[in-house]
Amino acid sequence: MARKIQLIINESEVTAGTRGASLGPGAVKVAAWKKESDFFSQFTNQYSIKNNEELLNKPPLYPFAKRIEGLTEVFEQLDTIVKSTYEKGDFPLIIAGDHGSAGGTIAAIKNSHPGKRLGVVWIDAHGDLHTPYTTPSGNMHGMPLATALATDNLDAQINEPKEDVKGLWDNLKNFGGISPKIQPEDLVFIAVRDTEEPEDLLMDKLGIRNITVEEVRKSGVDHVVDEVLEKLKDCDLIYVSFDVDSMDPKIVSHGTGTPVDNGLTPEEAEGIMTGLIKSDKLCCLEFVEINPCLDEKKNKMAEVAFDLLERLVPVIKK
Ligand SMILES: [Mn+2]
Repeated sequence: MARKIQLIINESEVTAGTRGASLGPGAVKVAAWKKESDFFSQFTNQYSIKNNEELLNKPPLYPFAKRIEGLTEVFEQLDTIVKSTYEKGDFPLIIAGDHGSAGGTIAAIKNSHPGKRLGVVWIDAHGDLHTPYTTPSGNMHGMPLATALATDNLDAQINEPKEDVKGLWDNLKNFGGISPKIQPEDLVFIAVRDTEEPEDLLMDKLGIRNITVEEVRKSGVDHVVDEVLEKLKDCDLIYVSFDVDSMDPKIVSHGTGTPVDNGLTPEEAEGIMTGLIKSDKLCCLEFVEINPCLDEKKNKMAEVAFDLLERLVPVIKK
């Protein structure tokens, strides 16, 4: 079935730990321009979400859920945009700033398809499973999957968030009235290799499958794709969230908020995503966390991300 793509550029970085990810989508367009590519001309009607500068210019109000009020707005905007994309029968391709917004992407997909079972493939160096009760930093780009799973992870609680934060957090977990949005058995990690104790505890408790970089290398990309699709065989829809920090910073660059050594090669990432895109169940692909301000190789991370997009988009359209 041929897919028609709706490009969504989400410049929000309200939940990042370091600023600069809002410039990621623009850096990818710079990479396209450098190659004299007409890639972006195929998307005639781009949807956009602006970064909330006003909020970022003030210190955060809530130490255990920094700028959660801004994230709530991003959830609302994504809900409207993603819903209207599906209403047109189009496929949302998202290039976003920090990963916190992906909880909003999952919410929007689920709220658009309330009767469908949604699977999530999270290609990332991190588990992104923190909650305001367990976070050491308060940075909400480490919490998107906890909003989707609607967990507080109180078994690993280290913080005492105030009542107003609890209310805002509960709103995110229940966003749109469906909670949780996904089941733990319908979530697969790929390349996760930097987690903290509360996340490890939750991964163990929920039995979340993490396909490590070593496993990808040992068993091969095709085998990984087969395993993921087999694990998600009872899901109706599959969303793929690609955090560029899943890739190896020594091979690519450190142009991302929280780089971690020993990641995937761009070729491995491409192979995995190509295989997943070929499934009819794929309903959304998202790229996040490109940060050109942190890139020691000028704009290398965005250039690698662009090369991937350039090769993956024709597969999506098929
Ligand atoms: Mn992430």
